[in-house]
Amino acid sequence: MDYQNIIYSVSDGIGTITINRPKALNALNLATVTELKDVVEKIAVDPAVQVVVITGSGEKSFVAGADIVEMSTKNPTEGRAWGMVGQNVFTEIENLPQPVIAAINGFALGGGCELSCACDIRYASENAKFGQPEVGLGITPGFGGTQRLTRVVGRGYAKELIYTGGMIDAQEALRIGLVNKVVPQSELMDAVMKLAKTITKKAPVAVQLSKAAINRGINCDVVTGIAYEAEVFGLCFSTADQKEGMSAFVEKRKPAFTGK
Ligand code: CO8
Repeated sequence: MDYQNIIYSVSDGIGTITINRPKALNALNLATVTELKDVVEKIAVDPAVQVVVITGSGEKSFVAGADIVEMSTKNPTEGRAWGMVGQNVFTEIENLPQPVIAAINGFALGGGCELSCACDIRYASENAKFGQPEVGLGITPGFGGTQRLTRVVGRGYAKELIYTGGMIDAQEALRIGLVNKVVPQSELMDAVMKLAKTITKKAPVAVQLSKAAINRGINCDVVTGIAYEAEVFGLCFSTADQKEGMSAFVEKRKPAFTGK
């Protein structure tokens, strides 16, 4: 598939997806979400990609939500279908085996905030703004916002953001745990790439199984989650990278992981 609304590149094990509709502040229309789905499904089976970064084109916006113009004429059936299209892609992002980092370079509103919440880790630039403005448009969040935002920041902050439709700045997002780090915009991609590179140096299977265990645990009781952790922990001992990691420690050298 040729991409018109996203840019995708891979370098040193890091796959970077840039949502690229700057004239519409990178709003998500059907064409963009379709391309996003295509690239995410390719990444899911690409062993060359160890970490994924998602960002927005330009200096103003990460993603300013679903495309309101495109959405404005939908009937209830079409609205539900559109919600499910977005939900499915964001769930695919959340379930990617590789860790996904959101580099939030500006507005992360509605579907943009929801996209960031489907990522594993969020770094923001100082100019970033977050919000779920949907109730001001007469709709609820529809790409997972009522569920994932609540799990990220807790129900009190999620409900305040969703009921008021208000925006918060990057420092407030940091305070409530919506983002892990805030940096000047000119330093955002360097900070994100440094984080991504650190992850690529670790044993890939162990990183991916850690992600699977955390994600599984969020959606189940602790007894089930702990049992799953024991399974993935045991599985690690079948990998060459476990042998390499522990031998390297004993031999006082850096490990050379192969992802096997
Ligand atoms: N959709 C379509 N176009 C958009 C969007 C959007 N979400 N956001 C911005 N644009 C366009 C503007 O229309 C404008 O286009 P043009 O130049 O042709 O007039 C261009 O981007 C630049 O925007 P502004 O001139 O408005 O820029 P400002 O700096 O003045 O304002 C804001 C920036 C505050 C971000 C403002 O653009 C804004 O409020 N945008 C809308 C934000 C919003 O409400 N997002 C939530 C959308 S709803 C949603 O995401 C729900 C997701 C789940 C859907 C489930 C369906 C069932």
